[in-house]
Amino acid sequence: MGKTKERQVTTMVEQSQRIEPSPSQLLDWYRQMTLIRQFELRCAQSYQQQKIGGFCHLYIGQEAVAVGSLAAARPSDYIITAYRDHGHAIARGTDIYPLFAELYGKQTGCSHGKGGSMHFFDRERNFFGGHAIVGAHIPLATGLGWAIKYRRQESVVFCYFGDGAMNQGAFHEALNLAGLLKLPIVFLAENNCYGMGTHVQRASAVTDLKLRTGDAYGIPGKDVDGMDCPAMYRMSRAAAEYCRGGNGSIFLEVKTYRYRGHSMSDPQKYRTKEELAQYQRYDPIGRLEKQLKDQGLLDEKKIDALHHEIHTRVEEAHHRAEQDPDPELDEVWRDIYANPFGPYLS
Ligand SMILES: Cc1ncc(C[n+]2csc(CCOP(=O)(O)OP(=O)(O)O)c2C)c(N)n1
Ligand SMILES: [Mg+2]
Repeated sequence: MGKTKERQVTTMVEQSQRIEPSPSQLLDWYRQMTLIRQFELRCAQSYQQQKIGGFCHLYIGQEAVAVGSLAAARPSDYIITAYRDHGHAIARGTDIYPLFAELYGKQTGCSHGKGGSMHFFDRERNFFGGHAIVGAHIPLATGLGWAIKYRRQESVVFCYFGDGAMNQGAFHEALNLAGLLKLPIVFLAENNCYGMGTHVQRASAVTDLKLRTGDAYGIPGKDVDGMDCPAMYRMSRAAAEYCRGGNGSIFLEVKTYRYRGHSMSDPQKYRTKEELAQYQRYDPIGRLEKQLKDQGLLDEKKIDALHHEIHTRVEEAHHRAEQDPDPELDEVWRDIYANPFGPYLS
């Protein structure tokens, strides 16, 4: 990586350290992370009751990544992610009712019941999915970045993927082009230590992921604690500003951990209970809760009230989605082919 890029990254990190979230932001993030967790616990329950079918990958443990980073995104920015997408959609502001409806395959689902858990979309919020094929959405992020640059917009793409996806060819092609064309993209690698049951140390020749894109593609990398929501916000905001400033793309290696199995059917023989417990000690929700209590912004009474409110909201949305009608047979043919003359991007 050249000296100029190194200086730019140092400036970005210094800027991130000066960003101070307000008390109302911290409370909002606590609420959002709690909502994501309760939504997913409800998903797990309905899945185990065989009410929901298909693949389902839970985000439990990783909530601070989506919540902290998307707090730095503007409404005009573009978001794209892989199949572990519940947290990103909720943090982007999609209502949980069309998400539950999507899991139930209902007409009222955010993808009209055709996508399921891995294909949440919300065009209104520039949320471009939800993609099942590992690494396949990263070139789409590069395409979005190119559209932004071509149209001289101020937007940035937030592109999320896993540590496993970094070993796919699509990742390297997409980053090469993003580096070459200096596209405004924040690439966020959610390093949760595993790709299915394979530890990153058994899958990646270079395990210090933040080093993999600087010299190779001219996209500087920085690591960030993904279990710390305010830290995620600070770094993501500074990274987005770096991109908006016309400096090209940036790569964030986000250190995180998933508490549940890879998907709903995973006996998890590849890790010990002790390893899981070690990460759970740094639980992102518990950590922010402690900070808020220490600052006098939360107490047990307020926490109980908030949990009760969110629980009611989750149950109501879930119940409504479950009662909704199944799609008509004709729905099979709708939204399959894009209209080549239609507007893709606003
Ligand atoms: C091209 C392709 N190869 C294999 C799979 C099967 N597969 C699904 S998820 C996954 C692991 C990906 O791990 P990572 O990118 O770290 O994401 P995480 O599940 O940890 O969020 C694999 C191999 C797939 N969906 N697509
Ligand atoms: Mg992973």
